[in-house]
Amino acid sequence: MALTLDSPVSLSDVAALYRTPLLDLIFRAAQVHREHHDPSRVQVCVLLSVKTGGCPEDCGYCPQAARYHTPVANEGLMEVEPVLDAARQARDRGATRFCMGAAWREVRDNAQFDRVLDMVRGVKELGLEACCTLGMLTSDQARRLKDAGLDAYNHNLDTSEDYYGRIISTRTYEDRLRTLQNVRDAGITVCCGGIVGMGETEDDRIALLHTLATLPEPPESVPINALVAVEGTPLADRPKVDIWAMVRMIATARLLMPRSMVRLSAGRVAMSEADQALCFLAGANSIFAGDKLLTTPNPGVDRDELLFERLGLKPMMSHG
Ligand code: SAM
Ligand code: DTB
Ligand code: SF4
Repeated sequence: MALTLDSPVSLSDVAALYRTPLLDLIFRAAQVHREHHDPSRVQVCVLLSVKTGGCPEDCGYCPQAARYHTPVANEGLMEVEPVLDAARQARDRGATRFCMGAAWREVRDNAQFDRVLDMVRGVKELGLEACCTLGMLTSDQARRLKDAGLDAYNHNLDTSEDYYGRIISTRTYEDRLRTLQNVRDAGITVCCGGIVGMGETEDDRIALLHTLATLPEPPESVPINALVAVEGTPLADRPKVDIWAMVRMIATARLLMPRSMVRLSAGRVAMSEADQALCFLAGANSIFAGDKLLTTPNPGVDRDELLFERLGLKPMMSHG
């Protein structure tokens, strides 16, 4: 199938791409990747959980949901200064994007939100791209984040609309889409992707990719997470994610959204260097660095430096 950017892609087009013989799929994705990006550059992002645990939502994968008994200890919203110290450290280690996450169902208009706005202003003053993921947002809250200088907002669809209700019952797919639209309307770039390995079928992965690629505008940033199975969550016993499912997701995302940043996100601790190399070849061009994601382990900076050296990769200069 020849993809042109001006023709809306159908579900069967996405299925055909996703099911292309693996080596052909990787090869085509690598070609498209090279047409739109420098394949030797990978954007390094750093995550910080600015408010941890105690979340009222019931996302089946999440160790921060209050209702599951997980190893995560609750912590209230951080003060601005320690957040900016972490951002400065991230920048000094080569990161160009700093993402602040809060275990909230939604943002409320209160002093805590004002503090997050101060964090955003501070991160921008450090010359970093600023990203937040804070749960649902109204259009007014999105506008206030934009005014504070926020570049990107992460809000994942996680899986297909059909499978969504099996993973989360406390909000709907439509709620998610509404926040994404509020973010888009405020002029903030959209970071939206999903999780592989939650028991979804291939058709669910294909449907998620189709939804992402056919949003009114495709997300500028598409994080592909491998489930990090955490004890105490309903998905604790899920087997390790099949690397070929990750590679197919990344390659198909790259073909469908050639200009977007495709981020190899959670789950790298369980991947070999060879696994990760395949993901980069298939079009991933960003990682989260540092020994912690939000609450779960991530390969440390030393391991990633070795990985980059081995693969001839360099951290990307600022993208935004
Ligand atoms: N509470 C906000 C929300 O859910 O939108 C923001 C923080 S939430 C932790 C951000 C994203 O992290 C989720 O949408 C999900 O895609 C991802 N995530 C959470 N737990 C994960 C896990 N165990 N494995 C992989 N990805 C996970
Ligand atoms: C995304 O898609 N992956 C990142 C970021 N967006 C916020 C978060 C992954 C979290 C993994 C589980 C944890 O560490 O708590
Ligand atoms: Fe809460 Fe976000 Fe975790 Fe869901 S993913 S339980 S909304 S912190």
